[in-house]
Amino acid sequence: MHFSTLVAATAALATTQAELIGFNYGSTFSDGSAKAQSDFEAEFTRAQTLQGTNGEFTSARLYTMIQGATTDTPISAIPAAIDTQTSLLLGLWASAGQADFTNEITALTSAIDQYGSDFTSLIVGVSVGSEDLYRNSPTGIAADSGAGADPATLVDYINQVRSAISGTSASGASIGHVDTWTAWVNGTNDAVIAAVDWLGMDAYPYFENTISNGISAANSTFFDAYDNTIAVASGKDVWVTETGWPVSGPQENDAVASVANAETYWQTTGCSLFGKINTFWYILEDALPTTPSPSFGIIGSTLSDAPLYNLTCSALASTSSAGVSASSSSKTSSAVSTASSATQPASASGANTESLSAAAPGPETSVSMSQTSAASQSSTPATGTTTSAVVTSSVVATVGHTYTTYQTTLITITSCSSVCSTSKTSAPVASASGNATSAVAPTSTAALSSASVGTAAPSPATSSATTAAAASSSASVTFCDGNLNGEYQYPHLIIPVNSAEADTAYGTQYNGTITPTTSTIFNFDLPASYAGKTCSLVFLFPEQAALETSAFTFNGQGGISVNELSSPATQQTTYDSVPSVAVSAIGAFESVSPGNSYVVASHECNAGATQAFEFVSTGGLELEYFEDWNPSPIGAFITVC
Ligand SMILES: *[C@@H]1O[C@H](CO)[C@@H](O)[C@H](O)[C@H]1NC(C)=O
Ligand SMILES: *[C@@H]1O[C@H](CO)[C@@H](O)[C@H](O)[C@H]1NC(C)=O
Ligand SMILES: *[C@@H]1O[C@H](CO)[C@@H](O)[C@H](O)[C@H]1NC(C)=O
Ligand SMILES: *[C@@H]1O[C@H](CO)[C@@H](O)[C@H](O)[C@H]1NC(C)=O
Ligand SMILES: CC(=O)N[C@H]1CO[C@H](CO)[C@@H](O)[C@@H]1O
Repeated sequence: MHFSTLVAATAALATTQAELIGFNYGSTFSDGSAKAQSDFEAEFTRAQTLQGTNGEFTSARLYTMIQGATTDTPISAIPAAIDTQTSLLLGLWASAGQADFTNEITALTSAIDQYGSDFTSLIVGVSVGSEDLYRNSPTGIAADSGAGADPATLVDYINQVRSAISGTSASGASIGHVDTWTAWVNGTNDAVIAAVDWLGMDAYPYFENTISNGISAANSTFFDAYDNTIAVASGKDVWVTETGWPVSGPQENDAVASVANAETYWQTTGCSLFGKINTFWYILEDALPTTPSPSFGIIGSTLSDAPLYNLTCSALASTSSAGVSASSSSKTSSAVSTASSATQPASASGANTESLSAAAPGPETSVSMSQTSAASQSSTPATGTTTSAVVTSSVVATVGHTYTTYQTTLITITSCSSVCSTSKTSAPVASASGNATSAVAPTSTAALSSASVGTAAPSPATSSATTAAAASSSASVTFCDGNLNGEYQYPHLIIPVNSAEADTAYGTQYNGTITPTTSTIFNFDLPASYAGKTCSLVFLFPEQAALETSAFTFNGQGGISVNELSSPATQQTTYDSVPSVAVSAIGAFESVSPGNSYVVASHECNAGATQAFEFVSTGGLELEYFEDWNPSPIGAFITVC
């Protein structure tokens, strides 16, 4: 056994000399639950045995070194990679501040100590960060894409990683950084290019919705991005760290998400890359247990199922000269004509933009590249499509600074319809009083400066938490913003219940109270007009200093667990008469701390209904706060997109 591992390791090392072919692997499933070693093993094995391939998909790109729901335990993808001889492009999450980056480094060095050369011989590269510069760019900020990092910080982190691995068996690992091609061509980021050994480029023609981006243009759009990155790379290698085309999801300008187009993109761009340029495709599977929108997975929600399309590269794929789908099957030509006749749903509002990759200078534009991209970025308004870092157990949001706790991260792509960025509700009451009517509109943009993105409920049961409507939907799990910059609902009743005074009805309160004896139930009334939209239950917990009109007391320990109740609370509800639990722990956070916002659960809005959620203390948490939408908002809200 030991022997065969060694032999296999040698073989893997040999593969690393050739161009890498692999997939991106998030650390969580689409419901936010952490992948275990066996899950990574199943995925890595599946990648190596995909019908239509010759077992070339032997490499895995990771986004974080940290196992889900832990502080700094090495990710269990490592032993899975050792067992399946999968080579690893490691990733350290770099947008959450020094303390969290230190945890990433700790996980890396612990893994080196724990697994030794079985692990380090599989390392083909280490990426310090992922799309951090993109998230810091105007486009990324407009897209509410979450906290990023500036070039100087990344250079510092790169040096930290170099010094952490020096003198270990991983000391030879090449260090890179992954970002969108638009970030690479931004001259302000040149220091990062100087600091890395290679550049990882993410580019998605599908999202380049400010140009003609139908499937027939996709291959040339992709290679324009690649060539533009090469042009600024100072001779360093450019790896393709993310690309792909969705099998389902919204149309982006001319780009139609469909299985046929995903196959065409694979045949043209994928087959032009595989074996020639290090490539990490997005993505093997993103649909377990629920299908995101858009969904890029080449496998649906059951890993053992056959791929959704034919993965065999046709002979024509690499020889055809134009970025057209002449090379692929007859299925795709109809997809192409669909795409080219498509209309532009987003253009009317002017609110949708690209995300990962801002507009590429199309082949028809012959302006110098950097000018073009700068112009197209700055002229791009707010966004409906974001690249988001999804975190399993705690997240994001920050008020003026970037203190965040990333337990585990993965890159997912969520796409909100235009309402996400355009509508501002006028509802909430300044005092969030029990059942008052609305008054002032929120002071919109001043509120949370960065914030972002979501976490899924750890329980795979979220879909049952929803409504009748969910059953008929095609289960698109989108995470609405963890801030109140878009449309949202505040609770209309806030009812504490106390096990120490089990028959006392406290009636509705201004304060949320969550202690070992007292839980608080929040009723939300969701308008019928929310039908078909996504609702995210969020818990916003800013730092005290960020509060203007509110306050909290917190004992600094523990977490919260949230139950969905089968019926709303009333003014008469007591501990003894709490409605039964419909879904236990639809979301839970082992530890919460000020400076974060938490997306507890996300699913299709239960439009027209009143929904009640009970927030329960875990781990000794004692928290009391004044529920308030004023800057910075604090408490339980439902954000809508
Ligand atoms: C260029 O990069 C800098 C530093 O990351 C960033 O602040 C700036 O907004 C970027 N500009 C554009 C147009 O993306
Ligand atoms: C895609 O574009 C690249 C770069 O121009 C080219 O080499 C390749 O042949 C194209 N692939 C197809 C299938 O057209
Ligand atoms: C998949 O595509 C290859 C190359 O075009 C072709 O030879 C093969 O017959 C196809 N397989 C199926 C099952 O359609
Ligand atoms: C609400 O909570 C705040 C913060 O803990 C506290 O200062 C205030 O006294 C509470 N209000 C009531 C009515 O209990
Ligand atoms: C004006 C208002 O918001 N009224 C709400 C008070 O709370 C009850 C129960 O949650 C709702 O039914 C009302 O619409």
